[in-house]
Amino acid sequence: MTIYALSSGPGISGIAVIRISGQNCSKVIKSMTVGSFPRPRVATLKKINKINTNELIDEGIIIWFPGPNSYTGEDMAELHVHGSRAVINEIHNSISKVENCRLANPGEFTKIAFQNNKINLLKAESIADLISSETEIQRKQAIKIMSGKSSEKFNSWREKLIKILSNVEAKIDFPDENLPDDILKDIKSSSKKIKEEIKKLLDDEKIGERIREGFKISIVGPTNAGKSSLLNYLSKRDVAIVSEIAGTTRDVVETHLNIDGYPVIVSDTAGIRESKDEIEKRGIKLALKRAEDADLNLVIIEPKSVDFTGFLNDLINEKAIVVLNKSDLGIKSINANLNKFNPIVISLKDEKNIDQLILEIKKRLKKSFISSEDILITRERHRQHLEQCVYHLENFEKKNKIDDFDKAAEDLRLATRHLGIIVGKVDVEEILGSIFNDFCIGK
Ligand SMILES: Nc1nc2c(ncn2[C@@H]2O[C@H](COP(=O)(O)OP(=O)(O)O)[C@@H](O)[C@H]2O)c(=O)[nH]1
Ligand SMILES: [Mg+2]
Repeated sequence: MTIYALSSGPGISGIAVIRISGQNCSKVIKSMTVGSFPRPRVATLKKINKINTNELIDEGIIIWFPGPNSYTGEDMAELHVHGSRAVINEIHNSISKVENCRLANPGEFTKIAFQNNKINLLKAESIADLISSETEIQRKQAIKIMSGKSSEKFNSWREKLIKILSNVEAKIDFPDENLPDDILKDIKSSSKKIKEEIKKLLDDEKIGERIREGFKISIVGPTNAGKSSLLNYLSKRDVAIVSEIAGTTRDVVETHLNIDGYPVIVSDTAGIRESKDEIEKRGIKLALKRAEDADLNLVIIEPKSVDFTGFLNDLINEKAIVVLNKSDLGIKSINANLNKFNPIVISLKDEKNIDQLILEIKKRLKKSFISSEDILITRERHRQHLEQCVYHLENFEKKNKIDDFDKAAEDLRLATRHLGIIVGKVDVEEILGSIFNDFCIGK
């Protein structure tokens, strides 16, 4: 099968790049151009015609990448044409008429690259991360993983486990032969060492995932405290409806921000109060769930609600900043209970003291993005397989103690398999779909 797709962004643009990959790639070029065939990897200006005619669609650059030295490993070509919808449609239309040519699925070029051993799964995922990166820290993380350091680490652990496994299997195959003591010791100490290293990596407070997905801040508190006003202020636009009518916000309203280069997702939530309204009640439930999942909660209250009890007490903990809004209305005194939490007193109406709040947010952000590690776990998928690997290594250790070698070997095999799945070294058909479906078409 030969696939094709627009690889540059959709919409009108100066230049658009259409990519083709597969056996019939050269046939496509031959039937849409005249004259000599482009030389490999040389940008060649060509008239691009409707299929098998001399009717010009556009003039553009063709680059021919014969396989296997291409991104996918197959024959590939790029057509750089003018980025108009009509030009792109007509080129797509012509390519579709060449036999065995069809539009690519999302991520299909990268999936073929993986299947042809051009890249491993970690690299494929980091390409997707790089494409969707919005901030500098996300770009840096994606590039770090693309450079292969994490893959090297996972592979080296896996190779060490395979070596241990071969020793354990030798013992099974030749039970009468006594394994030299130092090999037995070596098995124990090296599997333990790998387990400890993986555990250390897992104990990372999820920084890698936070960088990839964004730091989650939710704005919570009683109705009418100014939650939606704060979201609008932070995002510099009217994202949420602000109104004096209590209970206006029901759904969670989310916005992506870039604060000092850190990716942040801020959610405005329904004000929390006793309510009989079914929909409002559901909104309140969502609000509490968001607060639970957030990395940081901005608990916002107003002078009227300073005597808080119940749910507010639950929300105020080490991952919260307490904000007392509407200082323009006059705040007589802050009770001792509230003072304990060092509330930041602001007025959104008069735009007073908000910079102090932002400073505090930045401080928290910086703290949660500090990492000296070269290798970071960026996806739940990696975390789960690493946890499974540790689990099987622990089982291995237990059995190792009573010399139950047959079963111990199976634990070791499973541990190795989970490491292999992360980089894509074992049969991974079932996870491929979920990974590549996240890509855009054309990549
Ligand atoms: N006086 C005063 N009113 C404010 C301030 N911030 C918000 N408000 C008003 O308080 C009401 C509720 O605000 P809103 O942002 O919708 O609160 P939410 O229910 O917590 O989302 C609106 O009428 C706002 O204009 C403030 O700093 N001072
Ligand atoms: Mg609101």
